[in-house]
Amino acid sequence: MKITFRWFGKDDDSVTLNQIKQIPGMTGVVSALSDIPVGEAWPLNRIVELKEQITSKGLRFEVIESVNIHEDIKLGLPTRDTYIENYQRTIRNLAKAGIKVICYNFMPVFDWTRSDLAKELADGSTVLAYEKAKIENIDPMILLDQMEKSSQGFSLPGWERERLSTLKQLFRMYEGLTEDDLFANLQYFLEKVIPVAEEFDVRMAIHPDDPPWSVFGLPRIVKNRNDLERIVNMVDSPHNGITFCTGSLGANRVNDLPEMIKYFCSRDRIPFVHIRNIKLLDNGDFYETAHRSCDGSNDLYEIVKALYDSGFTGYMRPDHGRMIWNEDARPGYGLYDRALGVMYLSGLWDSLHSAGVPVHPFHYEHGCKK
Ligand code: CS2
Ligand code: MN
Repeated sequence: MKITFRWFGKDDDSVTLNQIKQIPGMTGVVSALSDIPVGEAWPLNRIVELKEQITSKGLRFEVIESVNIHEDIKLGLPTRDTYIENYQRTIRNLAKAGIKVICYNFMPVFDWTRSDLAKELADGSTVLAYEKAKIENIDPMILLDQMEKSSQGFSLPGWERERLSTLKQLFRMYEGLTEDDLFANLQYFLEKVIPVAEEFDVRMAIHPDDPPWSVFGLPRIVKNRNDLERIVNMVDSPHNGITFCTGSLGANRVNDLPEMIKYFCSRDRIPFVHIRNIKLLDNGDFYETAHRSCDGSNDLYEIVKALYDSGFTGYMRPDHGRMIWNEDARPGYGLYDRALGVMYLSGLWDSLHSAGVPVHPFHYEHGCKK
């Protein structure tokens, strides 16, 4: 297991590379060129520039999160071919700069969805939360109309005022698009990009839908074991892989995470793992928690054990953390709680290692080589 940390870049992250470097066991950062409009090819010189910032601090840069997919590809429009060619170019350029894994998602219109970005827990920390009723009562078209008429904001990511007209248009374009259509559009994309990923030895790793069910009436196809199985079989190659995100998949109790890890690792399809915990409530709501097994509903011990037993040598990053100790950072992405998460996760890994058989090599690179 190679421990990594997500970093949004020097202008967009309150956390610095020097701080990340001080987290024990840290090997590298996961980042992206988020200023490049979705659909355009990433220029090699920009990738190399970012890489140099990172490697000059003694950290590796081998995982991208994310190269986002243009909506025309998800919608299956004729214009998709140009965007797919740009994506292929991006893969080639990333490979030239030493990137090994590209995380992406295939969620229409929005990335992750929450109803609250700062729910307060009993200890005074704040976390991202999802209240089903709040989201399910929203009719997106009515909400968009209301937003256009009033100056009142709706402060969720993806619903920014400047995006309103695009959102309306997108919702209209997705009308009638079924899950099967979306699967077919993903397959079309994978059939074009996986051969390039193979040739340049970069692993594509699809991130599950978060939460793993349909929101705002939009189709979603990366929700559970069956979906993932269907996706990895679309192009049967280790370069067509998964970003196994325990917080996203864990929001649906039917997902048996340790079993899924063992199965997809046995097929060499998990190059990248996101680990976090969430607390599921009986009514389907959930909120994010500290990483420990006892803090949430995901058994992180069993999850780490499944990775350990599978001989996992891929990249892992702690996913969202709580906001603690008065930190002022991007919701979910503060330094402190994610660093605590790293320590818990590497503690679990170390104890499995010390307990013995089978012995897998450490992939810690700072001070822990045996
Ligand atoms: C999120 C996503 O749960 C997560 O990891 O922070 O934004 C995620 O990075 C993207 O969906 C991956 O494409
Ligand atoms: Mn994730």
